[in-house]
Amino acid sequence: MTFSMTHTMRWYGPQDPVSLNDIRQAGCVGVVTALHHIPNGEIWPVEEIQKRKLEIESSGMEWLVVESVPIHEAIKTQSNGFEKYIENYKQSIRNLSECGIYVITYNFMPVLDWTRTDLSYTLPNGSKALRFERLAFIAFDLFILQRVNANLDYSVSEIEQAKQKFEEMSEQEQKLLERNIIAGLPGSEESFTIEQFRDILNTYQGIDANKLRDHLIYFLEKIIPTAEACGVKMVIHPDDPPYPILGLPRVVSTASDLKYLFHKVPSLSNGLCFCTGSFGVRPDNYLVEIIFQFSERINFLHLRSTKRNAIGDFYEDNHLEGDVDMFRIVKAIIEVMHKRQVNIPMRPDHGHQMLDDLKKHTNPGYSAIGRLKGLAELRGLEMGISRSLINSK
Ligand code: DNO
Repeated sequence: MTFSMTHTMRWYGPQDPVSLNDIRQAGCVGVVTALHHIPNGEIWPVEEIQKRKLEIESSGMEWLVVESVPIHEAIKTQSNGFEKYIENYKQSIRNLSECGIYVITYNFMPVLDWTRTDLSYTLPNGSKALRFERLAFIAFDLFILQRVNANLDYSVSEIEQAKQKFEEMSEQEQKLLERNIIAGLPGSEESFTIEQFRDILNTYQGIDANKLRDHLIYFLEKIIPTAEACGVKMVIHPDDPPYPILGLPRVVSTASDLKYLFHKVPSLSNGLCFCTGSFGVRPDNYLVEIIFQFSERINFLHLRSTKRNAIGDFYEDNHLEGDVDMFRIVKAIIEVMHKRQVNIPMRPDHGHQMLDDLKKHTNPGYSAIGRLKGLAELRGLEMGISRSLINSK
């Protein structure tokens, strides 16, 4: 018996410029999606889940993974109404399982989901990638957001350079930088004005990493028994980028963060969405080791690569290039799938905006052709490794 990754793509629902049929033609058997129209914190009703599921099935694919059922901010800060939001979350888990959907992705990043400073970084071949430029980010923090005490987080020389960078930017570029960071990237479900953003950052006063971690464990202790009873695997997505930003704590960035979570809540329903692009930004994250260390818990895969430099910038590279050693990763995943006797759903995470898509309006990172290319390369890599492993036995 051979096992292989189940190939999927993210679909943002009926509004997505990339259709279900496009995804099917790219070679996917399933999609990963969410009920984006339901406000954070509310219960996902069975009828709504069922409706979306049928829509997907009528295109010849399955709804294999939910990405994401977002965690209401009140749960992260344990403020007003958080117990109610946890109860709602449990009900959404039950409702999803009733509809036959058993893998749920979420993250526990305060305020912001994934963060980039540049959504159209032009590569030498003319295609466009997503990028995080440290100095631009510092410029946002110090001179746009003007966060109190932000200067304590950076070196004197970084502050100097960020100031220069900011002064060289046009007003339009400054506005764009602000929007890229706080107006919400696809899937993040939240969008802020600068004033709202300042207010929400304040709700984290007094919440350090230990406290946030306690809140995450509290949440897991409440929801995981429900997930387990329903046969659902909750899979946490790592922080992106995988370190604290804007004075906010982050607690899902490294192997030791994961070890703690799984030690505190050992049920196998407490699982991981293994995202190579997020973990891969830190040179001290050894991705292949993470796969083997948490092999029992990986129930969803995001495969992409980033290329970082010494000063903390990174951009999203071709799926088989950059700092992520995709060959070793896919090989490790194949070994894990055989050991566990399961197929694990994967999606090519993000892709470059390229070819015809350069002329279209696309969701940053989620254009059709770049992801199709990533998927095609990853499928080829997987097949080559699988066949050579079988033939060498
Ligand atoms: C970005 C995505 C994230 C991810 C969430 C999971 O492209 O990987 O938005 O969906 O962090 O909750």
